[in-house]
Amino acid sequence: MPKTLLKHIRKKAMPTPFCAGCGLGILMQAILRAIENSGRSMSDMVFVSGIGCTAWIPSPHFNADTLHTPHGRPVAFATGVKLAMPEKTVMVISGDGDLASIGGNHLIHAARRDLDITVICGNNLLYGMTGGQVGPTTPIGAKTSTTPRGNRNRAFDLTKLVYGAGASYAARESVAYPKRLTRAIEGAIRHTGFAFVESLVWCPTQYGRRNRISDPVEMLKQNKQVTRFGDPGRPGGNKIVLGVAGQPSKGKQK
Ligand SMILES: Cc1ncc(C[n+]2csc(CCOP(=O)(O)OP(=O)(O)O)c2C)c(N)n1
Ligand code: SF4
Ligand SMILES: [Mg+2]
Repeated sequence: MPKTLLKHIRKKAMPTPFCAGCGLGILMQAILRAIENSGRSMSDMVFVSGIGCTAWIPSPHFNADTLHTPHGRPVAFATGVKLAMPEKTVMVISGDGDLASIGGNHLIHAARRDLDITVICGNNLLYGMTGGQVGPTTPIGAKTSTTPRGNRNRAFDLTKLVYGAGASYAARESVAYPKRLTRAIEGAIRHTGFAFVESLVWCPTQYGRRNRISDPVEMLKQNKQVTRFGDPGRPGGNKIVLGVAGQPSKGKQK
């Protein structure tokens, strides 16, 4: 973590609980940089997270007002915070299981209402913290602790799901591209309306080792096999589609 960002971190909370090689440290840094780039201070922000590895990013680490809420409920808490304190920039940081599985209804309905909050989803393709169980973002064929012979179900395209539900800003980036990820998060913070950023994050401990992806470097290489939303002539195929799926047409920049 660069010294300029360390002032935002509670010293007592370090080192982070993340496994060696986990991508969540990069996401944490991208969020802090994006907040600085958007001209916000930590006292302008309220962070809300659920339960899971990703949810540990703001609480206990950020030197700011943070709410660590029950699994699946951060968007509901964030809705209350925003209604009570509309002057605050309210940011949810949570995992794919938290936001798209148990919390899926809160997510789509907040998007439908185009509520003015920012939601950052660390998508590591499964339930990381609880032992690597299958989730609604797990790719077909992927091995998890509950699908040892391979997942038989399709995964949500989370960014498209949230955009389809009515969010006026929805983007997917990866920790493999920290600068692009930071810009997408900055855009979400500046956006007025529901802003969703799905950040692909590799989980070497639960996903990598079960799927014979030898190490975090190999996971990084796979995350770089990308194409972009709206990139003509480059269909996704097996590649990961990154970029802003929904342009901020309804909402305004602030
Ligand atoms: C109501 C409730 N159900 C289940 C759990 C157990 N639980 C905690 S975190 C988690 C899944 C975490 O997965 P995700 O949100 O993707 O976060 P990750 O650890 O992968 O970042 C589950 C099932 C819980 N704490 N509370
Ligand atoms: S279990 Fe996975 S997501 Fe959680 S800290 Fe370890 S590597 Fe990261
Ligand atoms: Mg997860």
